[in-house]
Amino acid sequence: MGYTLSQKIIKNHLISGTMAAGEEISIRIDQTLTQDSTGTMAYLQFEAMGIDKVRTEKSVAYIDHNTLQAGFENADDHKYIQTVASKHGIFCSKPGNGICHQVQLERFGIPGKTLLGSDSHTPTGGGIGMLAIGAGGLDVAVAMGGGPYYITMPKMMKVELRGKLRKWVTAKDIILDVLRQISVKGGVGYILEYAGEGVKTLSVPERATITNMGAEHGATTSIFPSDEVTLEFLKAQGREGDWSELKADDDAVYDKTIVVDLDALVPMVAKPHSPDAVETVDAVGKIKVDQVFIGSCTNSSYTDMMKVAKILKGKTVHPDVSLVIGPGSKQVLTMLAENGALADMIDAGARILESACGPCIGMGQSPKTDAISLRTNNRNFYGRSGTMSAQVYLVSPEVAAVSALTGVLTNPCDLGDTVDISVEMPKKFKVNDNMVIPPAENSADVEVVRGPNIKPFPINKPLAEDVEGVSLIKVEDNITTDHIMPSNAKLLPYRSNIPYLSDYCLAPCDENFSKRAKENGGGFIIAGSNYGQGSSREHAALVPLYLGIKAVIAKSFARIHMANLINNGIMPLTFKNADDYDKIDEGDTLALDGIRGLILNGGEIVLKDVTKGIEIPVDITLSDRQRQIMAAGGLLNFTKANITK
Ligand code: MIC
Ligand code: SF4
Repeated sequence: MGYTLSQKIIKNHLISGTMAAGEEISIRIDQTLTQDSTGTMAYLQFEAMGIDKVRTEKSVAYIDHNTLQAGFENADDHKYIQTVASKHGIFCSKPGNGICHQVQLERFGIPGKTLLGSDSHTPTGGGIGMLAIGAGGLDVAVAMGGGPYYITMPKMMKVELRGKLRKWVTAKDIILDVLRQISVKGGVGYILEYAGEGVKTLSVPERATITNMGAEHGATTSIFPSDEVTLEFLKAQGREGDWSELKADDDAVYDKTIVVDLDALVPMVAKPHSPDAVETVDAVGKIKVDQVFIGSCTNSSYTDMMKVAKILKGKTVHPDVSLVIGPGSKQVLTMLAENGALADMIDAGARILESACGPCIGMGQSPKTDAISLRTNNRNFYGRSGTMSAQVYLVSPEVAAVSALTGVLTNPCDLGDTVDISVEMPKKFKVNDNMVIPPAENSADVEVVRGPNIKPFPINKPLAEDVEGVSLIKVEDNITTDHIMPSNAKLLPYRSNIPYLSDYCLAPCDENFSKRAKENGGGFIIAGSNYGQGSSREHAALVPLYLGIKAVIAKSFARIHMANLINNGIMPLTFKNADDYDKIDEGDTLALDGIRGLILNGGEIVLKDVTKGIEIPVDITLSDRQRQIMAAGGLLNFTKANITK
């Protein structure tokens, strides 16, 4: 029996375990990336491990999320990251150089290698055949220290691409169709491998749009083969030496197959507030638009931007629309500036942003009250734009640009052949890595600068024999990490300050949650299915830890968040019978007797609802290693005791 593409990469990197789906395996990590909003914590944790130099082939610290500098906080974080990176053998991509995933793809990603990133959209690297996985900061810190990365061996899903996209239909529509088919939970436990005749018709940036947004269906990662198209891309980046061919064996076996007929696709849109609320643009109709944002790590490549420039050239943005464009990297922005496309955008009335995450994570450009905002990014979770009443629709750059001109959601196919949007992939990209600072040769020369915004992070205590507390909140299905630990221009500057952030934990669900947690000295969270979907932010576990949360009892969990809870010693318990969710109310006193022994040795776990006098069977899925981590009170305690200096 042959191997799938990702099974081959896993096999080449396997450290422990057997490659049977559902088993815990550990793999060697070749490259890591961090970004600033998860990076400060990851580097504080790395420092706490006491390792001098990273032990990866390449580690890059990007500064791309917190680039608005409305006070000293972000600039302090930037300085800390640049100095701590320099001291420990890590390259630092300075603010302005671009969004981590775009730059990693352009400059550092290598087919067949493993990449672990403290950002959920790390799978962008799958666009060039990397096994690129998003994780919490602590997992990335351990990987930087040379420690293995542990995952549950995923099942394999083949996405067969048939035919060829028609004009005005894009890679964004492919991934939106996948989300329509499998939902925001459908990828959990899988790697999605793209295959079929349609693959060769897609450029690397198109492939990267698809693997990037794979984060939204919850998969461990998504990947394309590395072929001639990949070679041409790497050649144009001056990196042909990094190329190797990679594909699945003909007799590879998949657990599931889905099909996307590229010829039949039409422009799509994901409606508020979920990336899987997908409909065709025509079905949603010509709704009036207030804001359009074109950018983010999903759709900010050179080719995306050139198409947008061609649509805008010689036209004017509709008077009622604010059009904002953020090219993905310095490379993209420089090329647009040199070939005149930037002038076409500015002339049409676009507001140009620096190459950074920007509006995608609510760092500026929050829309007006009740606004309709069309965005090319990957997430439209409630409140993420910074305006709670805004309605964010996810679309392709083509739909976005055309709608910015008409002022209403517009199917670009209506333009037919009146606009030429053909863009050649450059034979040579503009390569200048002058904003990537190499690490110091002599780390003793580097002083790590810590501003007053850098506060210590919470570390759990070993798990107690018995645990008791109050059910502090009961939330529904698909709660995102943007609910658990919101991010916007007011909060993101405090990513290194857990006590400050703690006041806002779960605020979009209930603004009194944090107060209640503090009054009760911690307790439990009760949740529906897919709890913690979305971002990799470890803050969604660190802040609950700070608030004294002992366990989250849910119908099911999203992968990265569940790992973050375990890493911080918070128990992710699941209801054995999903209906038992209905039996617990907010305010009930809950108890887990003898839980330490049960976690360490296994056995039936019973959650007592002391208030109601009932017993509820619950479960926890842990490997032997995770049992030890949980008992130790988290991965840091566990690693400190185990890692070799
Ligand atoms: C996101 O897109 O949600 C983020 C912001 O990039 C996060 C990371 C973070 O919260 O800092 C992610 O995707 O992991
Ligand atoms: Fe940045 Fe948005 Fe991409 Fe997250 S999804 S890395 S915030 S651009």
